Amino acid sequence: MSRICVVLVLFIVCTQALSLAESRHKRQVTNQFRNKNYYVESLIKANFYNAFLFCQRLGMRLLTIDNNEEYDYILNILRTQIQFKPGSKLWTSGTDLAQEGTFHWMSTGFPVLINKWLPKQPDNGSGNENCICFWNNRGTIGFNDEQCTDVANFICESPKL
Ligand SMILES: [Ca+2]
Ligand SMILES: [Ca+2]
Repeated sequence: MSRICVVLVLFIVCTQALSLAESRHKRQVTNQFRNKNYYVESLIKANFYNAFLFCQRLGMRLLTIDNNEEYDYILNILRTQIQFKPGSKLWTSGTDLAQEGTFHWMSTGFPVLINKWLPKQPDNGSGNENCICFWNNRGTIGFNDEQCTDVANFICESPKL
């Protein structure tokens, strides 16, 4: 391959990488609801702990849902901006790791007050489901308690300054 071709390929790769980063940045700043900004990570899948750490490294925090209106806003993101097909999962920071059956948002410490559980959830399946994700169960989307070591997409949030 000639030197010109190598340069051309490098240029194309760099351009695509930059546009990907730019589009991610746009997604991050265009998702705003009331007093929060959101970063939607629909490409990388991580377990609950790594998702939590990833958000911290961005200077953000793993998603909390404060009320039904915010739930509906996030649900709309799942339906319109990412391919949240049946079987898809996305982490929130909700967990009952501290006390089985009592769920709190790990990111803020406040209790989970909204009730958006899918039917028969939370079921603490296999006695080992302690982290709340959005789950598309055959077309119906809602909360499910899932094993924290499972991998899923996630959303980071940050208060608007
Ligand atoms: Ca549990
Ligand atoms: Ca479950």
